[in-house]
Amino acid sequence: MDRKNFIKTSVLAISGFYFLQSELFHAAERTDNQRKEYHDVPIIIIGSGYGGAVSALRLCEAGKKVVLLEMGLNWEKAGIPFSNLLKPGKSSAWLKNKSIAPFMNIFSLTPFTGTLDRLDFDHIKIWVGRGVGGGSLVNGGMAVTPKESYFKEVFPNLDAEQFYSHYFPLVQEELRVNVIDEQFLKDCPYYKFTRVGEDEAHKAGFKTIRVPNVYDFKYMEKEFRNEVPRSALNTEVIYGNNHGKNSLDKTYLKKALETGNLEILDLHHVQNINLNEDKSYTLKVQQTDTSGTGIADKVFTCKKLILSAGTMGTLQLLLKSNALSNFPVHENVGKNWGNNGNFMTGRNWVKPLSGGTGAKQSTIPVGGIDNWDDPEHPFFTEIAPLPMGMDVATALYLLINRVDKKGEVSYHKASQSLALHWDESNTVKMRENARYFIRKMNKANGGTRSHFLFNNGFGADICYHPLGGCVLGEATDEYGKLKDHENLYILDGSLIPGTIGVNPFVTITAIAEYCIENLIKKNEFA
Ligand code: FAE
Repeated sequence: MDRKNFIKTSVLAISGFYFLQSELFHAAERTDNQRKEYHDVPIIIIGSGYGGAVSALRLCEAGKKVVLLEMGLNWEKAGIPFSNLLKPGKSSAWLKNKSIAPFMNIFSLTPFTGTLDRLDFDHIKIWVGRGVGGGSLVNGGMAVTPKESYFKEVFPNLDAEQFYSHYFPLVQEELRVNVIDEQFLKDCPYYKFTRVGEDEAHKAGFKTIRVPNVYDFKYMEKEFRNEVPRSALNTEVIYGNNHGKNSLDKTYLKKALETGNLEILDLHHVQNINLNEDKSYTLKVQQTDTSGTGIADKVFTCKKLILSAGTMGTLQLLLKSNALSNFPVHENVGKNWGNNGNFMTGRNWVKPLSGGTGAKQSTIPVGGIDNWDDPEHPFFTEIAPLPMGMDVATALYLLINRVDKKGEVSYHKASQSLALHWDESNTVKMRENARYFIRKMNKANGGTRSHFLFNNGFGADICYHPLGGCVLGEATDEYGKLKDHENLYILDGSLIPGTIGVNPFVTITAIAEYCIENLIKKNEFA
């Protein structure tokens, strides 16, 4: 028997016994006309967002061979352009027949494995990125380092000094964080919404800050001068950017691929994980086409497994595998989940007599209002763009608050889906802060609470930053190894306990750098 056949037989021999009853067994029997493949690899990473990309690069640099499984599409390889906000197309939604932006979903779609997905729960909707690059494909690129005092409060056991002197500067460099030129901001008609937003905030007595971004602002200046194709100035962002944005496929993942040690398999959806007797893992994986139809069932075994499927993806895999095949999960898995205090709101009738917030808007936010140190109403808010192709005299804000009451995630076996224990009681203080903010802004500047965008002016159910559920040091050890496991590591947003006070990807990346560096040092992947 050659090695491949031996592995294949062993996989079946070890696992058959675990999951005679499982989906995998039935799928293998059922799908005679589909290809079936068996692979044995040393290290698998699930998910190509921030945590997955950092892990891939550092392991590959250390000479390790890594296979990365990503359920979304490799857009660069596919050569399909991203769509913009005004003309949603293939990239605009994950297998939906209607667009799924936070508002104005009037566009019909043919289901396609697009970049943006929305997970709907009873009291909250969570948007996530899909594709090689994960959330970096769809996000606004705001690269914000958390306040040191809050970082210390959230992670009392981490050495903050080491993070602020080493890990945060490191990820800012790797992610190519830069800042808009003040003169360009002052002159560019596409940033009227920011100038108006900052002006109004000052009149209302708030402090504003400049927000760094991974979008290349030198590129944007060229866009404005019509020297290069437009992207941020052509309403591209949450369905992907064709130019300008330094998403992970251009940074960490590109470097990792250049080592020759990384293989990325896109459109590979991990369905279930099993723990084998020898403490290795067996993954049931479905390869799909771009319509979401399964084209091959695959079984992967690996000695070392890194889960970087994003907060909701990682929780789904762990809790589902636990429910379906008794996969061991520690009691802290699912606990300490939060929406990072996300609370959307807006104002209508903003400067209606002087061109409002501008008909032309860049999609890349560069301004923020920092009210974090106010003991009664601590919040940070992004002055967000609303590029609708015409002036709607509307200001949009994504508030980030503390999360006083955390939620919990579990798995509902009957409906075979995640259950999120989160309702209006979790967002009471966030709503109070939003009300205070809008009232103060309107009093100083005029305008009304935005009934045009949200029910009653408040979008309490909009979440871009799900965090927690596999919290560092609670569900995992100090470097992300899942408790009760010897070869499974969690490296993504689920390590952060529900809140970080600012947009989270800089922190997710820095924590991943910290964990993987120490895991490699400890010879975990030897
Ligand atoms: P993430 O980037 O979500 O990557 C997880 C990957 O795993 C995805 O590619 C999934 O397709 C893949 N995956 C999941 N399940 C499976 C499975 N079963 N099999 C195979 N693959 C799987 O994880 N944050 C900021 O800091 N600044 C911003 O300006 C900002 N704007 C945002 C705007 C939008 C519209 C959205 C949705 C998010 C925004 N975020 C922003 C949040 C940020 O993108 C998010 O926190 C990170 O992407 C999370 O990183 P992770 O590594 O946890």
